Amino acid sequence: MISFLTFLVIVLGLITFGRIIRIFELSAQLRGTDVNAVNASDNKTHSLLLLIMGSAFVFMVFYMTYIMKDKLLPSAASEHGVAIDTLFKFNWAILGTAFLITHVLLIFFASKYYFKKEHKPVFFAHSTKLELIWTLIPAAVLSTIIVYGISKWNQIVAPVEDNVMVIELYAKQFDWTARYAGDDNQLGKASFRAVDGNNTLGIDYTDPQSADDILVRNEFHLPVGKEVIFKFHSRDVIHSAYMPHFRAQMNCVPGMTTQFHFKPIKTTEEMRVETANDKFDYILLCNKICGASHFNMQMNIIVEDETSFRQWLGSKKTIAEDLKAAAPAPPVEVTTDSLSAPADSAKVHAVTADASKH
Ligand SMILES: [Cu+2]
Repeated sequence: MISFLTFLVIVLGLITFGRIIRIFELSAQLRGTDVNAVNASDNKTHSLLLLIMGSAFVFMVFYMTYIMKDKLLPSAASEHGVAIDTLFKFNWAILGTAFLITHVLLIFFASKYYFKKEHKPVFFAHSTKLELIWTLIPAAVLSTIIVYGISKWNQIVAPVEDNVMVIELYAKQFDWTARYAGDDNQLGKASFRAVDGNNTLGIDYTDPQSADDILVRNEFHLPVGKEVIFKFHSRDVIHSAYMPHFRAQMNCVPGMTTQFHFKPIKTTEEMRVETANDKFDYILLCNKICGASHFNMQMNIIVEDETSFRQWLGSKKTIAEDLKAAAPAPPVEVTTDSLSAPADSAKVHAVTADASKH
């Protein structure tokens, strides 16, 4: 009922507005004036309106940015993230200044020099001084941004030492699997040809380096203050591993390995205190629209101290342990008698089929 009444009020309001305009037109006709003619007083009114609306616009841009700042990501939780945030703020400072200067001038000039019949515009075809100013200043500013940005990027992606912990992030429609490289810190070989219902990452179980690898889903942990290198893979389409709080994002491309490394500097607990949100969790998201359930492709990340991390990782089974647990019971001695019995032979088949999965 309320929405119907609101709708009615809006419709009646529009009709009334239309009628009022019509009255103006008719009264102008009676007075013998042309409603479409623009006179000096109209121009003056518009110059004033432009000044008011333009100033309100510039003010609102800064005011809304200020009151909405809480909607931005919390402060960076990785070492390089701090550098990225500084770069980001540096860019915004330049953009904000350029925006303020150009818009104040634009609005002020458009308002002050509104059309007056007696005004004569000044015409000049060229000014070297002006050309130099608007070429050199933007060139210098843009060069600074680019050189600063590239030098930061080179620092961020600089090669890491050999002993840095390796974690694979494996993307497929529509979930993530993290694989820790285990004690040898080497990921075992994998190939999409080996992918099947039980081996979703296509890991080569005959590779000795696979044995101590650890697979985790839904949530993975990282030790605070330790550099971690991620190797990204995708099984099907391009996904993008996005860890916003660590200011990290990298595409996961089928058929190739991409990588990114960073050092978390704040534990989940510290971040919960900082954001005053006891439910806060770091998150890994897919940031490429990769299909119907893309929205649901995420994994929680827990950052904790080294001891808790080791404890957590220790509680997980390695691939070798998993295979052992899943391995069938030692085969029963098969006699000629048992082979001839149809029920038993079915059992033998089942055991063989199970073993062939690994
Ligand atoms: Cu995806």
